[in-house]
Amino acid sequence: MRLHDDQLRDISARFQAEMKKGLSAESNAAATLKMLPTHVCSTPDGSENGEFLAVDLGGSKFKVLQVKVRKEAGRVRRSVEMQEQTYPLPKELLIGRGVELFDHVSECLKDFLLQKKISLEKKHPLGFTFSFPCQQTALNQGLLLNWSKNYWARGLQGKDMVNTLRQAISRAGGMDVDVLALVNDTVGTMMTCGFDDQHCEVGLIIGTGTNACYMEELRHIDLVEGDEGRMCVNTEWGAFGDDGALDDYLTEFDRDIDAASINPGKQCLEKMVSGLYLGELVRLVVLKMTKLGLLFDGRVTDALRTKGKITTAHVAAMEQYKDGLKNTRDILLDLSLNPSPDDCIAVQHVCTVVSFRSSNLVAAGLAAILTRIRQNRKLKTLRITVGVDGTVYKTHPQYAKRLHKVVRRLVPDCHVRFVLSESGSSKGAAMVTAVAQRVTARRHQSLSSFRLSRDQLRSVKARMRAGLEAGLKSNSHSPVKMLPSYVFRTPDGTECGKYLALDLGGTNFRVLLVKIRSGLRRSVRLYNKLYPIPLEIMQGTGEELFDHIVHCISDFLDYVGMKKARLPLGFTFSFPCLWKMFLKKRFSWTKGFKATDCEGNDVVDMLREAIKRRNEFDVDIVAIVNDTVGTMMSCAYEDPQCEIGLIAGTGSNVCYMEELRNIEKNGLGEMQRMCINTEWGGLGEDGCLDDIITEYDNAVDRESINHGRQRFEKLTSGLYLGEVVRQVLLDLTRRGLLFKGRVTEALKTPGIFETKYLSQIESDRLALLQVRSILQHLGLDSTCDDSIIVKEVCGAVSRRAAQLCGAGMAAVVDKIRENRGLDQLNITVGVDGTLYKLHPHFSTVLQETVVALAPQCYVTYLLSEEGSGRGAALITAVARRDQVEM
Ligand code: 0WK
Ligand code: 0WK
Ligand code: BGC
Ligand code: BGC
Repeated sequence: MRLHDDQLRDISARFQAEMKKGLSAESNAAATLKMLPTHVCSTPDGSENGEFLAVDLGGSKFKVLQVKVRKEAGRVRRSVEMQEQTYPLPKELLIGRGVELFDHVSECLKDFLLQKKISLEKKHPLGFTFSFPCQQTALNQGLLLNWSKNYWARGLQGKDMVNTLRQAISRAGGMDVDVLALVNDTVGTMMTCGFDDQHCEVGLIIGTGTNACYMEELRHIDLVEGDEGRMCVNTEWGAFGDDGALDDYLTEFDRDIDAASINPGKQCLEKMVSGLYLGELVRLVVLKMTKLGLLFDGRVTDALRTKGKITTAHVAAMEQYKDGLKNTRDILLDLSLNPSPDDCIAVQHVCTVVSFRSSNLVAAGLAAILTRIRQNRKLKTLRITVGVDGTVYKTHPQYAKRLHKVVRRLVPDCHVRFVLSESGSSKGAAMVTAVAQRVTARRHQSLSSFRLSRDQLRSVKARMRAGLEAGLKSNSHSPVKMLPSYVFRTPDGTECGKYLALDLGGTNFRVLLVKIRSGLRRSVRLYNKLYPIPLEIMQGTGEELFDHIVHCISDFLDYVGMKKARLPLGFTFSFPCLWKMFLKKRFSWTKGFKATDCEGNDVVDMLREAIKRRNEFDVDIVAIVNDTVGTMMSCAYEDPQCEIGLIAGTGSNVCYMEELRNIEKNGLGEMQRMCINTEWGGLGEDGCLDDIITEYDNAVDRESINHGRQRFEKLTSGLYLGEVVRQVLLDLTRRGLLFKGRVTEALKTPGIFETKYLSQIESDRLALLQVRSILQHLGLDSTCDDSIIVKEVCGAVSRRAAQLCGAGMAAVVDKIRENRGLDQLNITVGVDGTLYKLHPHFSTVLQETVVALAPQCYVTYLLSEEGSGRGAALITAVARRDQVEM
């Protein structure tokens, strides 16, 4: 057990090699030193401030604390006030069911609040010191890798300890606690000491267990993105030697300890060093010597044979400078031994050997860490402070002195100051929580404007309703245009024939051939082809656009071999069109379209002229329909109850069957209902949404090709959500809360953050690593925290969009219900659009919002499988038949 300096240097070198292994992504899995990223990127910088709760679990004492960090007026230094309570931790809880352990923790937390008369109503930020190895991707998350020391609670390995505590707190109820940070006790200790000493960049625990952390260069931590600055790494050095690296130093006593432990083969160094084992090591050595007749005349007692009978506290007592020998005698007598003075000296010596080896091994590990820091920083000499805590270091008489001495001998080029953490790791945990809180607060501040309350949503519903009502009035200037579609009923199955359909305005332009069969074996068969619409065509001249459309039709008619057939055509034209019956239509552009010299013109004329210009084929243009109407008709073919069409895609819009009596601008008395294309995207153009529109939305509107228009659409549809997210990320980055404050060209590039990325980033299946690879793909270097923030921003923006669409839909269904004087309305909505179809949460949030805001309406949502092309063909079939009959 005696280790001289060469051996310690050898151990230190092995230790350094293992640190490298743990830091590299390739070899981390095999490394015994897990080098866990802690997401603590700086020691206290003086800005920490506030009141925090702290829970300290994993050391010899389980504590609940309140930490108040205050900057008193006129005083340079901040003051820290703490009150704490130690709570018992029954042994059976340490090896019982994990949830029971955490229920005990949350019950104690509640008791602490009551005892200390801390308000139960107020929201309390909490820092959780959890002294076990956790894989963290952020401050407020940590998967338990394995238990150690005398803990072995079931059902928690691999689980997120922050969530586990949050769930236990909500089970306990009656308190509002926000777990903002999880820190290892070494990290808490470093931060506690760092509060007073800026040079403190190493945290060391020599207590029940043992471990160390230190500030490593970010560029060396493969498991974390980013290469500038530093991050605290929790080495989890207790596991050093688990791969046999210390076998040549292990004694038979160490092997016995390991074999009898609850985690054999694990925590090799810890079992040679820490308080849970030192006493036992001494007992095993003394037992062996007694059996060999070297002590107590070879008389072994049951007590001496009993595990745990000599504790580390005993070892510390026996090594006391003044009373050591007397203590030794008393302790041996307690073990029913009859020690001679020599026996006492010998046993005391055993204690010294065992504890000396412990401090030497710690010195070797520490020397490895200090050397690495000095080399990282290319310094000849390193001045650094080590923050220390733990009963062995604190209570064992000579332990600290020996350790300091050996460290200084092993690393003479490091000027090391050891600072004892007087107030435990929770002060440090509070510092980390303060940083987490500040980051969260600043972030939430930006995102709070996206969080809409139930009342706000109710008010949006009312404003949409008012817009619908106003739009139905003749000569109305309502931004909700309420355009008559001249579709008076949904399909009845008698439709039949072959139709050509065009579908323009969504993500893709499609040309379709639709064959409708009526009667018993009624069916609709589609043949279609997608054609891209290049941006320069979308925003070129009207003539170029319609020539491009006709070029695609020509290509398609070749493809289906029907160039000669003068097919009736239905045109899904997904833009606001004011029309007189089915054909005469003036329109305006929305979304990404801005072709010139055609807004206000007649779509049919423009298409006819382009066909004439090409002079290759002819069609009979019968109907122009909006994609919402096409979608409603297409779904109504399956479900006659479908009387609403919703598009949540590139754009956003709804149509529904309105009572003709309510439509002032129709002039067609005898029909009962007509489908109205609401063009709800325009809501807010009159400023009626300004109280919920954020600065980010205004930025998107300013940069859009139709500034001031389609305000509701710009809050809810796919073309814009990505841009809203980009604006928020830009702002957070400019405020230093993201991407290390680096505003890259990528981030400044409009349209870079396509909405499809929102859907990908928000899908629960995606691990943060993949979020980062999406950001990487966009040329945005990110850290874990960054990815979490990006995911949060995406969530806030898409959730608001879905809620607003839900509020709009609630207005529509409630209007239909009241139109029909019903207490209860059962109705189906035909839906299409990539946002609704592909976003992981959009449809659910929309539906939940409708249920909450229109409880008397039972709404079924039917996804339109075939797109609106089928709907357009059905409308064409109806229109054609009505023309014939007219
Ligand atoms: C006191 C710290 C606690 C840490 C403990 C370690 O507040 O977080 O776990 O020291 O020492 P032990 O109590 O295990 O001897
Ligand atoms: C598919 C429909 C089309 C509509 C589109 C909307 O066939 O008429 O415009 O959905 O969704 P988007 O492609 O804009 O996401
Ligand atoms: C744990 C560490 C902890 C150390 C000191 C070890 O058993 O694995 O996470 O820092 O004990 O408490
Ligand atoms: C258009 C609507 C269309 C919607 C969905 C909006 O920009 O104004 O006519 O229904 O997008 O495509």
